[in-house]
Amino acid sequence: APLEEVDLPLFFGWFLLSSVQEKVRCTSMDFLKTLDTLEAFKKHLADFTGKAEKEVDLEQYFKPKGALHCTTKFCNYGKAEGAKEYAENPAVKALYGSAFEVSLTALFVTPRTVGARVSLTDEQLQLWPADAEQSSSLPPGSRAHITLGCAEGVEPVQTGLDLLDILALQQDGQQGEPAEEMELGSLTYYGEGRWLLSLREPIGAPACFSSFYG
Ligand code: 2AM
Repeated sequence: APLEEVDLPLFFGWFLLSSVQEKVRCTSMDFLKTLDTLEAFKKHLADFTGKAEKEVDLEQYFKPKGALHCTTKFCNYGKAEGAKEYAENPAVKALYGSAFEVSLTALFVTPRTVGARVSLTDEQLQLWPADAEQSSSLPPGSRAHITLGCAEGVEPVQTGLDLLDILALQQDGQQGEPAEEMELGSLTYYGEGRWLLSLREPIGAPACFSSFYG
């Protein structure tokens, strides 16, 4: 095929260096292990199992989804809306292949996904597509996250939607139910199996801005 017909990638994003991937995975596993044992979590277990008595092993419940990354633009090889425009954005071209540090500021769990919220700097926001937050009135970058795992049969695209859902509740003034002070930070329950742990110390993760073809 002529060069101009070469497909765009599946997605662009920040790819965590392998050493920090391990650290983030360990932190997330420790969090799930602890969450599982909390009385507050057990009280709402039916959100996950459909039955109050049943037990759930969260470490088994969520399946890993490959190399840890924060998607900026899902291009679907050029088929996604705005894919070409994104790839041609001067900031995307200039910063392609550069090193960044992404800041993980919260962990969240729902019956569908577990993820880490990423708080973007102004420079990183240059690489954030305008349509990512969809029809929500949340500020640009709100959806930025790393998928840490998905329940059986759930696709990773769900993680960002789960995060937007929790942030929309916060924006509506729903404070959630403070559940526990954990070593990592404060845990809040937002109903329907939605848990958010605000990290006391954000995790700074070295990452490369690049793309994935698959
Ligand atoms: P994720 O960013 O939540 O992990 C390949 O499927 C990658 O692109 C995954 O990382 C996935 O989710 C993300 N992705 C898939 N479909 C998407 C969509 N429609 N919008 C945004 N991101 C998507």
